[in-house]
Amino acid sequence: MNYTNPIISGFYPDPSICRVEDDFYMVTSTFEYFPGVPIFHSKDLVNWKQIGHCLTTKEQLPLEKTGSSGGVFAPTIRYHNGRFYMITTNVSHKGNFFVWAEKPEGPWSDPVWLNEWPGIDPSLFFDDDGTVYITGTREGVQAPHGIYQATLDIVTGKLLSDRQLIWEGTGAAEPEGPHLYKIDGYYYLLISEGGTEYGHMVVAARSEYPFGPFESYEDNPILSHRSLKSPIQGTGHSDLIQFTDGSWWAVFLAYRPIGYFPKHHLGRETFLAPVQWTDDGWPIFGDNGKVTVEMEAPHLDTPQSTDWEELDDFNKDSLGMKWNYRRNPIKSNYSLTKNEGWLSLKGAAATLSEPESHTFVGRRQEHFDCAVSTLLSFNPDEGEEAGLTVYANEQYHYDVALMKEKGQKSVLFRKTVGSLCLIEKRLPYTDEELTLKVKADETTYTFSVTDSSGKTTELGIGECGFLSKEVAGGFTGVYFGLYATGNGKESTNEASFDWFKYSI
Ligand code: 6LW
Repeated sequence: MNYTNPIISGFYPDPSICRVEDDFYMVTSTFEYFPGVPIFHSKDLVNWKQIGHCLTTKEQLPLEKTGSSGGVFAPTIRYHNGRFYMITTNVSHKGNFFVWAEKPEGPWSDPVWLNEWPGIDPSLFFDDDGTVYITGTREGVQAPHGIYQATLDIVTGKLLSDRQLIWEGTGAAEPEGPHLYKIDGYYYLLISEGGTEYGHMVVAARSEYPFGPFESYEDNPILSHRSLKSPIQGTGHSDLIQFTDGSWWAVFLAYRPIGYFPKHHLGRETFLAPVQWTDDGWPIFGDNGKVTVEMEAPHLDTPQSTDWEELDDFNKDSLGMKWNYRRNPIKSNYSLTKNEGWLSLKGAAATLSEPESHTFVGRRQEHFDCAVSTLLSFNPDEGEEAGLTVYANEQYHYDVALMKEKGQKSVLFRKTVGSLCLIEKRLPYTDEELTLKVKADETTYTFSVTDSSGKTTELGIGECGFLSKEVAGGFTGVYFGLYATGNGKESTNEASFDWFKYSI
């Protein structure tokens, strides 16, 4: 049966995967978003369900004043002796650490900080003799190029050997995202090179010994779409897995740029490819290192489903797992009980354009063509604002909001593109409640508002390209967020959202 890539759409980069009998678990990176490192479960590598997050407390995930695309970089998940381990880097607070859990849905432990291990993209390998290897990138940009490794005490996090440079890579930029595997008596080292850009690739090396010397595969890369005319670009940062039928597969990141001058605004997504082995035992992803949107999975007996929950009516006592905050949330600014059945937000002093714990809760845009809407009830005081934002980062976002300024209550449509910030439309309003709506297609967001008489007014459009990685920069993707701000002072009035609809 065929499946469609990406297997997880939207901003879900740097995937890592592990297997426990016939269950598969996968994690991705989350940067400044909270909670961090979502964990997914699957039985067939194609249909994935989120079952939790690995980092749900401030102790596990300190993100104060974390810049956009700071925070949590690439994670690795592994299972050993009844425990799951998730190791990653908080580049804004104390660096590398791991957490562990007996159950994948959690609770996950407090962090074991790895103070002796610098660099990013840490990975773990549990050898048959019980030795634990930690593998990762160089420290900063001064250290010699390449992949480093040591043995680790998995209880204390202490290094049990020196940190050694084990492979320089094939000479391309940014050797990173390493994983060590033991397959058919060889230690395989798969890494990414080229950086998470259009030149991204996966390359392989192997050795009879865990610390090498590593022999580079003569026909590297084993995956790359560099200078390839394909809707899929930037393929790299992978993790290998053997399915229950013995076949091999790889999850990896890639993105889907749009337009003649291509730009990708959904962020880096999670893809899946079959892995073949050459006669002399080297892994090849897809069709000779190339992958396609439609691919075949002989073992697949359940059609690929995107069980889509369209309406979120905020009638539960907690928000669904898809909802994320930017940085550590000020808990008192969010309530699902103050106004029963509504999500109430209280504006912090910080605006959406300030790298603070602004009052924002959002979810990823997971489809090019979709529409989101929400019913907002808000009676602001002077300077208070609340609404719906299409958000890349502090410098790149489009907002439709209700606000009171100079005693006048109005609906506004604001565009922030770099240092440009323009309120393109401002409409006076008197209604208590208004429905805010954004319709998205591959290139454009269309913003509108519907009043309680049902009259809809289009407010304007925003180009998707300005929220893309190519323009806005960063490692994340677009979020649809509900927000409130006091524009420099804490709000006194709550903004209440009755429901949020995400239609595809
Ligand atoms: C990730 C690293 C990378 O840790 O980007 O470009 C970092 N490659 O592998 C963030 O995704």
